[in-house]
Amino acid sequence: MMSTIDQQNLKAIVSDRAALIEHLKYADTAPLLMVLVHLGGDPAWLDRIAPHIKGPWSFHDETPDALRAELREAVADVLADYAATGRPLPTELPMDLLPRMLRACTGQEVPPEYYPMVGEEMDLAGTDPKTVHWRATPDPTRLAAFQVLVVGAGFSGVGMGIKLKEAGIPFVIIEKNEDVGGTWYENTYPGIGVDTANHFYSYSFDNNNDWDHFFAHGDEIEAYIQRNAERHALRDQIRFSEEVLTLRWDEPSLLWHAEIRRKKDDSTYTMTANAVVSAVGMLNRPKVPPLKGLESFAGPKFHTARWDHSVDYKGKRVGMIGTGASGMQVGPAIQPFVKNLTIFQRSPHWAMLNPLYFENVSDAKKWVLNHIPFYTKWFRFQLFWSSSDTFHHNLRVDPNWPDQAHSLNAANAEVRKALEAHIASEVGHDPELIRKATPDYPPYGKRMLRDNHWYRMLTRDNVDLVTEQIDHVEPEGVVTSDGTLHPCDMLVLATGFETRRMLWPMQVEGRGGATILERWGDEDPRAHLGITVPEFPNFFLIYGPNTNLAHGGSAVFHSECQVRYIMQGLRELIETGQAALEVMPEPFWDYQERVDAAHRQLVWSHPGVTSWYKNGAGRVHAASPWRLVDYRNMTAVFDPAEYEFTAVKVPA
Ligand code: N01
Repeated sequence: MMSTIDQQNLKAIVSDRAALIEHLKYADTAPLLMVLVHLGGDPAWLDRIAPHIKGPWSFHDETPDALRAELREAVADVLADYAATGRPLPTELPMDLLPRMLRACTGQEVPPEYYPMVGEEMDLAGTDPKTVHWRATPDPTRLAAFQVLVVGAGFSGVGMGIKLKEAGIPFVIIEKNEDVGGTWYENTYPGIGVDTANHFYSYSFDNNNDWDHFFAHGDEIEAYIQRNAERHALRDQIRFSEEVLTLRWDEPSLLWHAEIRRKKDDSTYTMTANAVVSAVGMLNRPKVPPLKGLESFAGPKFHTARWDHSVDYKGKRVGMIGTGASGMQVGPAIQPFVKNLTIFQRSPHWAMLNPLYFENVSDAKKWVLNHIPFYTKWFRFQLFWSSSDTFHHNLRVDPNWPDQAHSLNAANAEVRKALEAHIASEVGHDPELIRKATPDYPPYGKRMLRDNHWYRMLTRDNVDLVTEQIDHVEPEGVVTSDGTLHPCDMLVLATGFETRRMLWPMQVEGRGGATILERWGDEDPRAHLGITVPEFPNFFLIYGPNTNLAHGGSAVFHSECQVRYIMQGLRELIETGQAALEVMPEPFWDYQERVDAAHRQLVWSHPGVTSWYKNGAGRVHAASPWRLVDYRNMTAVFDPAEYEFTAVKVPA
């Protein structure tokens, strides 16, 4: 039922029709069309407008102005009708019209297998369908005595805390930083931002209509996570500036024992927990390259994730090592201000242009997102679809494809052609630069980046792209293998993170006494669904092995899948009164085989690619091989049959 506030809101919106029509000029056609058909129920509008929507992004919209004007009038009519009659707004998706609506909204076919996921993501009723509800009222004594330890208060840890709190499960979050935000707290380098459209890169239960950018800057995302921590009153349960050093499963008590260091005085204390959720992420521990002589460098040097803002880069000769997502954002942000930027590139990345990358969200657009019923939901769906599974088929190897070194299949080759054309259009006058900036390997082999004027920046007079490999570092600069000294006043290490040693430096000791890094062999992390590990009872990972989304999607989406799964596991324990659950070896290994088999067909295993998705043996340990819909379906229901349960020990 529509609430009184909604009804008042609607009445206010329609009370000034001219103003409403004016505001609607700033609405995108596809989501506005969805609002109209959903609320008005007239499918004829789909036939009229669908042919003009050529794809899922707003810039694919070719609807003529006159038709858009008609659409606005029709939306105003429908809203006025709801306001006048007081009819409740329908909070169900119209299933009979849905296939046609989704096709019109995205300009693409949305197969029925996506409908449950679409319904969940859109959550028209605002009931958060991913919430795990108790099946039976839990024993209050058992519930009160249960304790979950969450490690990390980034996007995932805060999301986990919100769901634990809603369920009434006691928990503590240990956070090594002074505030929440995780990677968005730590990474403050110039140019920091997200390259997933952030109306989608956000919690599904908290659509933010007030993002200032379509691709938000770092501080905006940090503020969003902090707002969620406050809105859900999590701060009291977060212990800031404390770091989990060790976690040890104690078999006699069936509890985790955590040794925790207080950063303020280096003292340590121990706490116990029934279950532990690691929300430390994969991209948290900076990787400092073992370059000969690095320590001898005379000027300031720091990793992108530890940007030293006391160092003024203006007018300096800056050396930057690394051209991944971080380096690609730093370069164009500092280039106009530095004397010289020398970029040391080991291998180039592919980068795609998105016209919305540089755009602000206007106040008028924010008004539409905030006021037109369900517009924000359809807008989010459109972004969700545009950056989700649509590319996955491009990443599968066609065994009959002749040019395996450079592309995988016909569609992948088309993408390559478009990316090459883009590079040429940006640096066209310089064939040598094109050669240096163009990867040999197929598109998507490494993370696909957004071109934030990177290529244009490479053409600037004060930029050198050095592809000769680094030999060593001297006090005055970096020496490449051809013997050239590249003088630098400061060095930026855009060299990525310790993704192979997941969870490092935390020591996690499981049931058999072995640590998780011993089990994983230092660079081969594995977990069932990326979440649970045999011999590590009641231990859950968010953003664990093989869960990094490399084809598209949003890390928050995956994190919410994992939180739902973990909440179901905890529910199983608490409701049944069992003390521990542990994934059995058979489903664990079966899953590993499925992951590896899937990866053998996909771009991330390509022999011509080195990336942080792959370990030294060539096994892809970080990237997920699955489409979003596959992973959502695998994790939507926790299957107790895959787990061994241990009963609570009754004292003799
Ligand atoms: O790290 P990276 P990152 N000598 O590992 C090079 C997320 N993220 O921090 O490619 C010389 O991708 C290395 O070379 P190569 C996102 O998921 C997102 O940039 O291995 N060079 C590479 O160029 C991303 O994928 C956003 O040949 C060395 C670079 O350093 C992930 O974080 C923004 C070297 C490392 O690139 C990691 O990105 C930022 C050595 N010894 C990050 N060692 C957005 O959403 C490494 N390199 C926008």
